Amino acid sequence: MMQRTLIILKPDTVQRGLVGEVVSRFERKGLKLVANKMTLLTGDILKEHYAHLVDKPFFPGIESFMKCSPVILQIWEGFGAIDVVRTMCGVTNSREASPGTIRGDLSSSYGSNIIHASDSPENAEAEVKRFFSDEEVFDYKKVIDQYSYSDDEKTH
Ligand code: FUP
Repeated sequence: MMQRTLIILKPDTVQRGLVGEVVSRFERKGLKLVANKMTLLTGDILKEHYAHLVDKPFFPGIESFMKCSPVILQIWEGFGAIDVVRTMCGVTNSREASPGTIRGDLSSSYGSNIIHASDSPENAEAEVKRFFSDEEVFDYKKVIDQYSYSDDEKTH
């Protein structure tokens, strides 16, 4: 199924100059960039985004880290894109993430772990709406699209 997934390139990625490295991986995988912007996250939006972690003792650390520098927000589109991107990211703790994954290759930290990516269709939908207006998300064709998937996949 064609899906859209929301990613946040976290402050460590912007500060360490790794934005291009991560974006390049998604481009080479055949995913399509359909929305892109830089922003400074606020406490309010972080409490909403990390609602499942607000009561944890480490939440203040996450909040101050996520606010310490601008971040890049993007939406990537592709066949099964939500799981494809999560698999490419590796597990949350970068020290345990497999080599070859974004976190496994680029970070040795739990909290400063390069990227956030939506983990389910429900969360992807909510996160796309949280960070982007309809006008900021683009529906467009690329000539290469016909080579990115087999014919039977395109009908799903
Ligand atoms: P993920 O879905 O991979 O982003 O992971 P979570 O939503 O569980 O966690 C969000 C962020 O909180 C992680 F990116 C890192 C941070 N975190 C910690 O620093 N310590 C923890 O024990 C759990 C999460």
